[in-house]
Amino acid sequence: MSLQSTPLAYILYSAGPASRPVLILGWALTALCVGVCLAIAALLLIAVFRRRASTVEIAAEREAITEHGGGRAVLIGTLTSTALLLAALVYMLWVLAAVASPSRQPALTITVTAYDWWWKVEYDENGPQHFKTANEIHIPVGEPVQVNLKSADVIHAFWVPALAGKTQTIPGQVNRQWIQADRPGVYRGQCTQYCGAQHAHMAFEVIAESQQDYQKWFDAQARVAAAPTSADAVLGQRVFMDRCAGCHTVRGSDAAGVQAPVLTHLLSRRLIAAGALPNTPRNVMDWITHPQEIKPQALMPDIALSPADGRDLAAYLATLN
Ligand code: HEC
Ligand SMILES: [Cu+2]
Repeated sequence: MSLQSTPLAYILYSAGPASRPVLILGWALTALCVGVCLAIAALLLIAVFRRRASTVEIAAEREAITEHGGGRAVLIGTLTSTALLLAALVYMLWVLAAVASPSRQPALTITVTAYDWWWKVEYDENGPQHFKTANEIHIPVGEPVQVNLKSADVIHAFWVPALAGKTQTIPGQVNRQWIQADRPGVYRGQCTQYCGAQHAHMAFEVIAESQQDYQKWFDAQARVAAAPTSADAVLGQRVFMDRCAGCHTVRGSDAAGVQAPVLTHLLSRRLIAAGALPNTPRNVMDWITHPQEIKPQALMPDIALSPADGRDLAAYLATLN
C-alpha cells in the first residue's frame, strides 16, 4: 500500500496548486501552536522550580513591578503574542487569496450535487453532451477544473484534501471550488460537514488522468446504455423497471428516477454506495438486497428478490458498462 492510499495520508500531502498553500499553512499554524505550548510549559517549569520566596520578599516584589517597570515582561509577552496572532491572520488571508481562483481559465466546469449520502456529478451541464454519474469524478491531469457545488437536501461539504480546501454545499445556493491534480492518480474525497447517519460513508474519488484517457472516459459516459440482448438481461431489465426505475435512471431506457445515483455506466465505477464497497458483481447484489445493513438509514430500501429475478437483474446490470 503506497503512502498516498493510506487513510491518514489523504490529508497529509498535496497534489495540486489549490491545496499546497493550505497544507503549508496547516503545518505553519501547527508549528506556531506547538511553539506557544512549549514556551508556556517552559515558563511554568521555571516558576515551579524557582526558590520559594518569603512573604516579605513577595510584598517587596509586588512593589517592584509597579514601581520600576517590572511590568515590562508582561508588556513584552502581550505584544509578542499579539504580533504572532496578527502575522498568522495576515498569512491566512494571503492563503485565502492565493487559492481563491486558478491562475488560468478552468479547462472544464462540472457540477456536483450532494445528496444524503452520495454525490451526483454532472458534465457539460448545459451543453449537448450533458450526462450524469455518481461518486466518481474524472479530470484531465494538470488542468484547473471548476466545480459548482449544490445540495439537494441538507448542508454537506466537499473535500478532496490532496486537491483543495473544504467547501460547503448549501441548499438553494451554488458554491464554487476549483481543483487541480498535477500528477495522475486517484484522490479520495469525503463529505466533511455532518449530514446525518451515513455522513461517514459519503465518500467519492477524483481520478486524474491524461487528456486522452479522460476524453475516452468522457465519450464512453456520454453514450446511452445499449439495449440488452440476452434473454436473461431482457427479463432483468423488466425487473429493473418494476423495482428500481422509480429512483434510478439508465439513460437509453425508460428508467428515469432522479433520487438515486444514475446507473447508465455502473460497471465503469470503482466503488459503489459512495465509497462503501468495491464495485464487484457480488457486492452490487449484496447492496441491492441489504443496503440497510451496509448503510443503515440509506435512502434505498432492502429489496427482496426471488432467485430467478436476482439472476436476471444481475445479467441486466452486467450490461451497464
Ligand atoms: C426508493 C429509491 C430506490 C429504489 C427503489 C432503489 N434504489 Fe438503488 N439507490 C437508491 C439510493 C438513494 C442510493 C444511494 C445510497 C447511498 O449511497 O447512500 C442507491 C444506490 C444504488 C446503487 C449503488 C450505486 C453507486 O454507484 O453507488 C446500486 C447499484 C443500486 N442502488 C441499485 C438498485 C437496484 C438494482 C434497484 C432495484 C432492484 C434499486 N437500486 C432500487 C435509491 C433506490
Ligand atoms: Cu454529507
